[in-house]
Amino acid sequence: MQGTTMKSLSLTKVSLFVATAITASFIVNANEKTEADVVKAKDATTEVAKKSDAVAFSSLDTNKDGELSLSEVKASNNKLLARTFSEIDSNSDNLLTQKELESYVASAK
Ligand SMILES: [Ca+2]
Ligand SMILES: [Ca+2]
Repeated sequence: MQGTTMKSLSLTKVSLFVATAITASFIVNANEKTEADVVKAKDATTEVAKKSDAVAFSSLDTNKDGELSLSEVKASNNKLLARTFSEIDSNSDNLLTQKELESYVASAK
């Protein structure tokens, strides 16, 4: 159970990065519902996050070089991602790869 919770928490973080708007709508909905519905909403958010992850990454990657530069992140208006950019950029090359994003999310517990 603990593991499941942690997994869904870190996946929620993925969704914060890549699907802020979608996640926000689920959280708003969740607040108006019962606890069982909240769990369902979280599962749905996780599903959306999984599906939107690759899509969102490539949609932020405007020059399609497979990495996100700070200007690409800023252009996306994803403030959370912009703020955590240097934390996610583990090799400090000022570019975020999908792998860096994934390992940041995996380590953020
Ligand atoms: Ca790029
Ligand atoms: Ca990097």
